[in-house]
Amino acid sequence: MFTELPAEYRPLTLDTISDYVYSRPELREVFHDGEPLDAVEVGDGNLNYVFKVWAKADPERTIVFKQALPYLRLVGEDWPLPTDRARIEAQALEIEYRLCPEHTPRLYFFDPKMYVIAMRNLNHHIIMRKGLIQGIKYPHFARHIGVFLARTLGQTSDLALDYRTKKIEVARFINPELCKITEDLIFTEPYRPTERNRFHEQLRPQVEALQADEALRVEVAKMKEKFMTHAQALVHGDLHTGSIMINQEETVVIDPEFAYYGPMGFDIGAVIGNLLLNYASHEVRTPDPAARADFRKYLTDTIIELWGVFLGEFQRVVWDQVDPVNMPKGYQDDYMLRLLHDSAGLGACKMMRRVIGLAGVEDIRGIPDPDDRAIAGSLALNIAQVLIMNRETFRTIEDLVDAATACRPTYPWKG
Ligand code: SR1
Ligand code: MG
Repeated sequence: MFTELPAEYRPLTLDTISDYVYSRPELREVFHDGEPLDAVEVGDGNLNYVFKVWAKADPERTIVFKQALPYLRLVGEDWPLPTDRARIEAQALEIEYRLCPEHTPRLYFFDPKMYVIAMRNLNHHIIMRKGLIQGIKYPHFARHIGVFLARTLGQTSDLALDYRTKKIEVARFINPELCKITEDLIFTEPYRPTERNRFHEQLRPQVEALQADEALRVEVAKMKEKFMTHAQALVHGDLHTGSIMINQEETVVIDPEFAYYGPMGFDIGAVIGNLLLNYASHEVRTPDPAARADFRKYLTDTIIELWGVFLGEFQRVVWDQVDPVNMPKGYQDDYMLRLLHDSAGLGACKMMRRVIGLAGVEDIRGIPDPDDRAIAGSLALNIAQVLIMNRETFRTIEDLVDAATACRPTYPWKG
């Protein structure tokens, strides 16, 4: 179905990884030839195997290896997937590193025979989703991600690239199979009964009402069309809080294997939507009302701040560089307002799929008690529905946040 694997391709294992490391000249600056290494397989995502390798003599000398297998890890060999996604990820990382090295892992190499990429091991960071579930605040995140979004989106768009480079880049990042996953799992399956949906049984009435809501399906169809046709910028394509490694000082965006030329709002909305999924989860994860309000205020302040930083950085790296005759202030303002609307609508779709569809998020699906889980899921669905249906009324990010924070769970049902 996809391009044949090179004859040299072998899935890496804990038994073979040391020899693989010794065979790579790019790693001589990190590991001495033949020195004893330790390794562990850590992939907890849906798609790949990931190995962390470090020198026994000095665990700070460490590298991460990510290998694309010819199928989806979550499902197995029954769901084939092109290994070319590793090439896409490596090339996207190169661009993101050039535009925003502060928030992108350094790439050591991409091996086109083994479909392996070798990167900086972020061993002093945690996956942001896990931190937010524990109620940890990251005071610099809004600024970091606002800058990352403005540079990687603005500077890969037609607003910044010359006419030829843009088209060549669109072609280089054609990523049909991974886009198809998104089209199916985010924009199609949650809105109809399918075997792959995995929502909690308690939420069935809410999910069935949502699936029966034609006005909602009209708006989702518009978002799907935007995802499939609007080649606006090189988007990360899967920028949820599981794709962000973080600590109190640093924010690093990983895993751009879903990268393609798509709508900027898909990345911005992914960040906002995932912060709101976490917001919904604290309805039950943080029972103390004062602590809950405090953490939620951190989350909504973060959304407001990241949008403000995004606007400021976008002004600096894009609008201040364009010809104001062809792109007058009124056009620029309208462009940014349309981005806000796209972010609300696309982010809402990303929220709904995490409650209804195949691939959930730990924030909500990790809540042990089924009734509590349904309360959080119900709130997430209500927020998402309000965001997508009302998006074109939003004039500011505060309007979006106000709409989200006015929502309540509708589970348990009141008859
Ligand atoms: C079947 S793959 C499910 C999801 O995992 C990835 O992280 C993407 O979000 C994809 O939709
Ligand atoms: Mg991923």
